Amino acid sequence: MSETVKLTLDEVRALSLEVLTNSGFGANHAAAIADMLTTCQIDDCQSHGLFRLFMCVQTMQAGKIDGHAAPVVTPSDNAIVRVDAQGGMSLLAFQEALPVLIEKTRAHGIAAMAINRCFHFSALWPEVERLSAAGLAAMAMVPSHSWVAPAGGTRGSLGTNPLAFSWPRRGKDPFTFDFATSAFARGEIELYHRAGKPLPEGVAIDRDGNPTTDPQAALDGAMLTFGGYKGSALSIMIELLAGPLIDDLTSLESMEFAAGAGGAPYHGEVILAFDPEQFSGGRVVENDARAERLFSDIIDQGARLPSQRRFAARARNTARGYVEIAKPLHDDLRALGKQG
Ligand code: NDP
Ligand code: PYC
Repeated sequence: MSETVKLTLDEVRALSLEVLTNSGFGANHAAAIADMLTTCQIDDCQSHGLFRLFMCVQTMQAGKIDGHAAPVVTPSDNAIVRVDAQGGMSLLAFQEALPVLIEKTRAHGIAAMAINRCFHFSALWPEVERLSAAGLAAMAMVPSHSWVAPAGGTRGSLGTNPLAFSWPRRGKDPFTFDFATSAFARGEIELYHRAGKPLPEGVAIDRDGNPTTDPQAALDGAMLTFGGYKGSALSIMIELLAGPLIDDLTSLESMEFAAGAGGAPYHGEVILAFDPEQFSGGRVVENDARAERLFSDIIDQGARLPSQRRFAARARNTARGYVEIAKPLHDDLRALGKQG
């Protein structure tokens, strides 16, 4: 980052709330979104921190989201928690259904939350880490818009489709990963575009299907999956599990729904939770020790666990009480906050 601005956590939250309420989000949604952005910014997740305020405002300006939607959790006797976001942003729906998911996971050993009819802009790790903080292992996945070409293809069919996983560890930060199944998240390409930097090779193709490192050509063309056909297959799995399985839209359908309007994609989300107590037949302590042996074996050879950069940023930013963001981003967000 070139020139930066220091913001306290209260300032990050206040700036978020100002932009969100001025653009038309009701108090509950604005608070849930501001919490998510602050959580991401503390961990130096730049692509899904304050930068995502632009996407939130564009979503409101596109006119399809309900900024005051009240999510509805449907009661059930089985291990599925269904929550209808009623055309609002996903975060309030997740928040309201989370206690039911935890309760059902403890009762059944495994349970799933299906969020329907939500706009979705956010990182998934804060959600799976709410579950690992409750002693459960968890996975989350969502489609997005069809910006990503399948392996061997030339045009967008798939979303950037993130997959997140978190595993609870006693007295330690959890083992968590969270990544787009595209080589780069869309937000990352947008940040390269803002910074005027070329992309690495292998991230995108232009409108004519030729490899490109130009962020604008990538945004106009198609993104590529990570790991070739392997990432492509994972991405298709996410389309299916968080789309047709739960009676919600694929990334292709989300793109059609938007009909050219900007902002966050509109679709569903799936979160799966596992109770180690029930799965390991009461042998959690012994099995946790075996998991720890694996983590040590990875770290001992100089490799790092995913999320270590994030946890280090969290510790540093929490101790010093501020985060740093690029000055041009701060200038643009303050201007956005002033718009009615
Ligand atoms: P990154 O490529 O930045 O990171 C992916 C994961 O890999 C992180 O857990 C990261 O940990 C870890 N990692 C990175 N480098 C290493 C390494 N050398 N060794 C071990 N682990 C490593 O993620 P993306 O850019 O793909 O995604 C960023 C965010 O965008 C995610 O939070 C995702 O949920 C979000 N997103 C949301 C979408 C939506 O539709 N809502 C769509 C697409 C993405 P660390 O953070 O510590 O570096
Ligand atoms: O970064 O790919 C992305 C993304 C899509 C929706 C929200 N973030």
